[in-house]
Amino acid sequence: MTERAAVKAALKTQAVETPSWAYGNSGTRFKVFAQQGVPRDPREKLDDAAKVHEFTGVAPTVALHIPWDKVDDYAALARHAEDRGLRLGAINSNTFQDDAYRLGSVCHPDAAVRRKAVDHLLECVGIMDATGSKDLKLWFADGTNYPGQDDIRARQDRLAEALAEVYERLGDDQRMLLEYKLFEPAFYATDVPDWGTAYAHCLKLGPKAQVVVDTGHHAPGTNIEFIVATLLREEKLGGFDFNSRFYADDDLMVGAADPFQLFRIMYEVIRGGGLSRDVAFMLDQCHNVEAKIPAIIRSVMNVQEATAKALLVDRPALDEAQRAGDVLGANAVLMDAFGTDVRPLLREVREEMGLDPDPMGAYARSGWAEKIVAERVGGQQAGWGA
Ligand code: RM4
Ligand code: MN
Repeated sequence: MTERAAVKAALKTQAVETPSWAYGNSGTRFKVFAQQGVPRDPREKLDDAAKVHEFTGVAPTVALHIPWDKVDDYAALARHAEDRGLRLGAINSNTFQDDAYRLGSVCHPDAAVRRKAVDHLLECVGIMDATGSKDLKLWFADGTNYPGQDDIRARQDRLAEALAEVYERLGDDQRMLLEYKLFEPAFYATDVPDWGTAYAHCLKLGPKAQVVVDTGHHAPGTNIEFIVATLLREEKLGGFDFNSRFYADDDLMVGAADPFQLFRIMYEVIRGGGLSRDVAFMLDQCHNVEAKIPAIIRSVMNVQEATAKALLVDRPALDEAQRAGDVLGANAVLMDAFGTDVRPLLREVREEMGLDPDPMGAYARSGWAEKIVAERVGGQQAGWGA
């Protein structure tokens, strides 16, 4: 295989998972601007996700969020997905929207609240059994707002205990993906604030527990690619929640704020063998002012572009320059790849996959946006309310 053919082959097999909640209404704490045509239920979210997959060819799975995507029959929902060429992906738990969780969920000082939270996580594993999902994705809003509010160390013990119970419940081919986030909604001490804390818990739990890196969950200036390289080296990188940010957890389209960072991350993924390993490339975004489906298509394309550039890095030349201590030469090899216009290559990839080379244009021409605006009238639009 020529190098170009190998790059194209890798791009064809990459899969990006889209989040069900990105198809629904979302906003900031100031205002949610509802959009016409937004799905009213999980099935309609899947119908929209199927369009993203139809026009990109690389978005075959959809992550669910429970209870936002609660249905009576999960096997039937999985079939609805299958009929549209999709599969259900990670099951995301939600222990941050119940009144009981004011002081935390699995880290709450009251054992009864912790029980409620763990039961919800176990319910999510049950849903995975029904949908065939492999990953349970855990993000905890737990934390404290004031020094002394609760015992930092005791909260870690409670977290460990809860995670261990859920870990035991996992099937052989199921994983637990633990996400960290520096701050928000807790402003003093978050209970899983960083990759080190998540890693320590996952290491203790065992091989089915892995860390998930949400690119919006770090302090400004954090070298995320270093974290990615380290977790891959330790075989603890379970996946990504991709999005981009200018300030905090902005949840903007991935690659919009800093395509260079996305490229650096993808380079470390490839360098660490992450493309061929079980790393889940998920999006976790909110489209507050822009049209949702095309924004998700654009995000998938941005991941592909960063991946293509990272695949084009001349590894032997980079290695040689690094060994020779050629600082500028090594940097130039990386920047050459980043500076490559990969859009023609991706157009070729899409044509070879039997797709329109221009996913954004093809979606716009498809009439789907007009169809859902006309048909999805009445009912309750999906959002974060559940
Ligand atoms: C959180 C976190 C989770 C996602 C929710 C919607 O900030 O990133 O991954 O489930 O948002
Ligand atoms: Mn996330």
